Amino acid sequence: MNFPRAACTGFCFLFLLSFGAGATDSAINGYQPKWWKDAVVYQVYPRSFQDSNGDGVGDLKGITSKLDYIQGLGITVIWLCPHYDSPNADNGYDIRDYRKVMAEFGTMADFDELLKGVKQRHMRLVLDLVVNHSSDEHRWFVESRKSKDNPYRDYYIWRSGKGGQEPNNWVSFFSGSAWKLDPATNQYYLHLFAEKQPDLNWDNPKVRREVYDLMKFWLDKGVDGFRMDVIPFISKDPNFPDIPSQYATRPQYFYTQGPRLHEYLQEMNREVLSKYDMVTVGEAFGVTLEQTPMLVDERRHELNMIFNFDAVRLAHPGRLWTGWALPQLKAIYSAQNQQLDVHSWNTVFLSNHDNPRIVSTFGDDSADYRGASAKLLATMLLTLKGTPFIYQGDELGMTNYPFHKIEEFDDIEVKNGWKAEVLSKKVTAEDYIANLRRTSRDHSRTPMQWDATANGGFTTAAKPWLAVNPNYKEINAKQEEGDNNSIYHYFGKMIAFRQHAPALVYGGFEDLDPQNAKIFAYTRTMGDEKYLVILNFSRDAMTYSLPKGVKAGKLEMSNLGSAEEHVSEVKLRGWEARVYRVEN
Ligand code: TEU
Ligand code: CA
Repeated sequence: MNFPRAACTGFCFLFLLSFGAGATDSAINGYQPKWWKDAVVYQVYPRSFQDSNGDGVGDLKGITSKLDYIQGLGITVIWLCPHYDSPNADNGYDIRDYRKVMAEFGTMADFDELLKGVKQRHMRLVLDLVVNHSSDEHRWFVESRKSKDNPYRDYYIWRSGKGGQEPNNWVSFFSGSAWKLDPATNQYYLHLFAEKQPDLNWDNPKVRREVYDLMKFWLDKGVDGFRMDVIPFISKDPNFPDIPSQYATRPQYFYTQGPRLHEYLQEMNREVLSKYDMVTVGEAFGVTLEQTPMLVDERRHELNMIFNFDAVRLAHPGRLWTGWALPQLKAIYSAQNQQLDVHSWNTVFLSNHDNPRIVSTFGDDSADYRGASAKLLATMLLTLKGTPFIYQGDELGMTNYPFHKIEEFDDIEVKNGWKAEVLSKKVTAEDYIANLRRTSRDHSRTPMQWDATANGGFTTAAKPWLAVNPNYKEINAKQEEGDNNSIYHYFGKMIAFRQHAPALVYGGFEDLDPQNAKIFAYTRTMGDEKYLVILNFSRDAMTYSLPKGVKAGKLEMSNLGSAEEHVSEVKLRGWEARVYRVEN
């Protein structure tokens, strides 16, 4: 019984007391069952999904036209990246009006149509909530910067300089100081991201009220939740101490330590979240695993789940590509499994709009192994413990873009970094670009590849806002939809399999062989329902003896076709992935 809690008053309350509580509270393997725990989420980056009017920019109508495609995969929840009015200094993560749709993306009527289409297909829609900062063009900031006594002054964070310098050593994620001197009042404002993204002052109760109101505005339209952009940064230490040296290269772990974060999230929960049947997922860049239960333990009434960045940033924890090794990745999943008990819930993802393509980073995007490795990663994402998030295009095995020169990039992070590092001669242009070929956010932002026509069918414009990957003739949705053996169909089958296998959602996780550098073998167990997942993260064929006396029974899923059953030793091909029933 899933009543929208906001609508549940009076009679409904009594009804819940008498019948509802027992029925909804029956735990599965200790967990409270929730629709967002069973969900498979698909992330849409509207700018790059589908252009409906030939201006080279994806839009809401474009997304609506592809809802059948998304539903066809078995997706139950769509996370829409920011669709709000924005001057696009950071592709919509700089919001000018929280209640308006970005003109390039369409109108509010288009949004309503999209939401309706999602609901008609029994899916849910989660919006991006970007409230650590707004655009400098938001009317609050336009007012705020006018004078020290403007009523909106305290909506943002203003400080006087120190001896002609910035108030402290805080740095922006997009290069340089996090403080910008504003000539009108000769004070600095704080911006942890771009200069055009001033940080909101959450210590001001009026700001918090505004945020809760805008959340309700969208929830009352019927959206099903929020992904919350850099939410752990909202509380700032009012003394604004310098970043201690141990955090110099990873300031995100310092910015998440604001003293009132949990107070604000609990207030938000009281004022808004608890009143709706909705989901929240916090983007917790800079939150350690140890801090995670503070945000997601259901008894604390803060968020439902967060994105932990340990896995997705394993190969580039800072700006630079470091590479990665399988035992490190496995250790992250084991640690998460140990740290989070039945009161907390996890997410599983290895890509998003801020990171390179999953198959290029964690798989093998060579012609011979792209298909197998993309399917292996699908197998993993959909059998690990936590709600899986699939980023658009990953279901097609889309790859990193072959960037060669700075002019090919769009991202403000790249452009600011170019000035700060290359033009200032700290890094050579070659090194800078070579690193971006592995790490750039723009890899995932190139347009969706729908078919083999010009620009991959993304747009009828001659030039999309960001170039389509030149491999669109081989890698595209149309081709994959017509090929039963495609990555797309494999994702669909894996999703369907997960959705009929409660042990993959609520079951226990055990890594059978943590040190193995090529094989990831684990079980997911709930009562008699036991699955064994075997993933070969290498090109090497090998014979693998199952550890701990585990026996592979019936083969449920495999990325390379039929395979031996009822065995304790398997012969694996390069990048082979299998899911077995465990045989006792
Ligand atoms: O990103 C948060 C964040 O801090 C990083 O993931 C960041 O994008 C980058 O990797 C820093 O090196 C969120 C959004 O997802 C991102 O698109 C926005 O640019 C950012 O917040 C600001 O809103
Ligand atoms: Ca368009």
